[in-house]
Amino acid sequence: MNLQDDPHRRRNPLTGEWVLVSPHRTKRPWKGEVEELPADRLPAYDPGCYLCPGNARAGDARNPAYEGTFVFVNDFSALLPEAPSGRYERGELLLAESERGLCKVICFSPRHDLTLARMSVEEIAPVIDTWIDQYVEIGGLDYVAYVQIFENRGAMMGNSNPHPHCQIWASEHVPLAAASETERQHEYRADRGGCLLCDYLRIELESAERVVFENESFAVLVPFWAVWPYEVMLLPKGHHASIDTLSREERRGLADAIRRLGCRYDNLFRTSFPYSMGAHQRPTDGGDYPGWHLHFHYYPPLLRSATVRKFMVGYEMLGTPQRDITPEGAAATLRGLSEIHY
Ligand code: H2U
Ligand code: ZN
Repeated sequence: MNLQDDPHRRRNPLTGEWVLVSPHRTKRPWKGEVEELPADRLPAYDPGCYLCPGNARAGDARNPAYEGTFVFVNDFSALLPEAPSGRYERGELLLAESERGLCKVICFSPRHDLTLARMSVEEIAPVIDTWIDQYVEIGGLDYVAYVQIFENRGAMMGNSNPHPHCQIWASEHVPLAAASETERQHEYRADRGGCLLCDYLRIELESAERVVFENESFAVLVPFWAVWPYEVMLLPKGHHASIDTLSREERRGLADAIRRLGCRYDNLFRTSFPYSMGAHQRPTDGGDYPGWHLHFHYYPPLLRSATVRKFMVGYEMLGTPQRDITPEGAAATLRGLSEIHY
């Protein structure tokens, strides 16, 4: 079997799920034209934006005239600290549990027109410091088992506000994706005594086939089992279970990796590249998680141009996710792009 020619499936060791790869459908490398979208020229300050400094938000809330990052409790939180606790059960089949939690919004910058891809390492560094502060603070709450930090970028991802920001949803239970990764990493460590992602990273850095780029402390690669065409994983080279144990140099390395990846992404289709990204790390329920290795997933929907996206429909909803472009092909494309923003 040739991984670049023949249909096959690949296993995600972090979740145990499989992806179907059909490289024979893209035998002819795509050299298509990149359609130019009108540049979305945004003002540095938008009086109608609920995230810009000094502006009104829902209800009576008003943002301060903030100058760096700005954190507030989501006015439409999906999870609430004071949710009544309880359990609903009908036999073995119907089960519901109360879920307490906390939702916050973090503005990366007072500038309405910036994105992580257009911010400097010096501007991204305080965003990372804020993630760390929030992870420690929220993770320290007795009812919070998991702190999910994520950024939903672009209208295609359902985000209607371009102001650079991310969200935190913290919950009483470890959510599905993190729970699955917790279990797999724990099993791997119990079976072999090592860290799943440390071992995986060693293989990737050796072969370099799927590596997009690396710096001293972080590697950016297209995982062997990637589902989205240009899906990427960002991993610290050192073994860290969570973001708060990164050294100053490693935090800088993370800021550098985020900036460079963002630039390459934007340059791919000459558009402000949409994606959902987020950190996966150790739960904060007080357990011991020596097998956990911090990482960031980037899941971008675009397939062929600024407007042509991959749909997760049909066989993917009823069978298993599928891709045509191989992860190795996607990594080669991303490797060939400039780190200077178009
Ligand atoms: P997204 O665009 O990534 O969804 O983030 C915007 C968040 O901001 C969204 O979760 C919140 C929404 O609930 N929000 C407020 O907290 N206050 C507002 O006045 C408007 C939007
Ligand atoms: Zn704004």
